[in-house]
Amino acid sequence: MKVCIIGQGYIGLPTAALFSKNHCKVVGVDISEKIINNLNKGIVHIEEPGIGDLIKNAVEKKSYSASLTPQKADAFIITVPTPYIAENYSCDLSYVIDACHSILPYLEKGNIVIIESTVAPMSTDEQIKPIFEEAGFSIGKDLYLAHCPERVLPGKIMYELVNNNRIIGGVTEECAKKASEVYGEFVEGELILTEAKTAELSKCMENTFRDVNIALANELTKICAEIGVNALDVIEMANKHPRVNLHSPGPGVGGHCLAIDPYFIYAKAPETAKIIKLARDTNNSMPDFVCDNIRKIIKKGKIAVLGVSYKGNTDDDRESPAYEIIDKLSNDYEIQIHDPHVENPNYVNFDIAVKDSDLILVLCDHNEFKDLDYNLIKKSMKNPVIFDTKNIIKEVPSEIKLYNYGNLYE
Ligand code: SAJ
Repeated sequence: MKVCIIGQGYIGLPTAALFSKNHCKVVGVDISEKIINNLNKGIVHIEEPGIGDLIKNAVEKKSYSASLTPQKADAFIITVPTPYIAENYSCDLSYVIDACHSILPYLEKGNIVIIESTVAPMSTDEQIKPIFEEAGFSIGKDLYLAHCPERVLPGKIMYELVNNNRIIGGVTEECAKKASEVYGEFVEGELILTEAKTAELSKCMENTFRDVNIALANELTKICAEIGVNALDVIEMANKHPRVNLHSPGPGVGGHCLAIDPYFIYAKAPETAKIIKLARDTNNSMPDFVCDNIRKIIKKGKIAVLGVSYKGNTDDDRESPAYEIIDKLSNDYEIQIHDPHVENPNYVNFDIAVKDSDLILVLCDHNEFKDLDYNLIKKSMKNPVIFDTKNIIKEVPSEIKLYNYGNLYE
């Protein structure tokens, strides 16, 4: 089978790598010339365990090539971003629509088109299907169209793409069957066939479930800070119950998924989606909560920020709450940023960030931050104070004052 994948980012590239590994011929398409040139040399631009070697091998054995333009294929998979439109919280389908138009000249009867990008409910039937119908195709008869949302966790993408269950939402039953044959090339999890609109809402709801649960943990943290209880202990105790799983509080919710997808549901039913919107607002309020607490701990001075990625051990900083926190603090404090995963000429190494600082602010749970150099911290900081918003630092020497979400009332 030949597969053409539009978008060579965090989902498209790993998907391309797995089709290539499983004896398919793959062309990966992207709008960035730099990315295409590098990929054709076997150089990958995303940080994800396992992807580098697979792409290098695939390029060497010529089962994978990258291109600025699509090519004829049996299956076309679209994995481009779907941002949200801030004014009305709706799903910006423009990249998906452009990608659909870009493949039209290469489509032939019998081809399968799969949308993997997360889209708002009804998008495939109402906005994507007409593009192909207007081009003369009859969906379900001579062209097959499905929405098969990706559901993989960054950091575990190569494993989860193969082993997770996969929702296959066909525009017709025949479309779902044809799309499931495509994933049958490498997916070992269950292939669950359904309608496109059910697949769309299931995907948005999975991320909403997580967002709402994180909001609950963040709200608990605020309550605990107000009434003088250790939030982290409460979570640990409550989670001893066999049917309770309180999530972890943090500095806010980032990434391209949880911070966006719940809005796609909200935009469709704003009068009804009350919990969903409140959860978004609660998670969006966390940067202010972090800043307010810093102002209580120190009035002025230098803050060493550790981590700007949206979560640990990735270079992905999309929608990261760290940037709002940095922005809000930078008027009143001197800020130096250290992130071993994110490249930025303005960021500094750990020693420079910590030197003469009054507070270390941990905003991300990179492994590198779990066991800090406390001797350096004691010697180098002006005041050895740490505020850990991710609860990754478990014990510090007695000379260092550690704040986390368990003791903000102290
Ligand atoms: N976070 C918390 N507390 C928690 C868990 C996460 O504050 O208890 C924060 C993280 O720090 C991060 C954000 O939430 O800022 C999102 O991180 P995440 O690890 O929960 O999720 P993502 O965005 O990396 O991946 C999610 C996954 N969805 C679910 O787990 C339901 C993944 O399976 C999806 O494929 C992905 O979104 C996507 O692409 O939609």
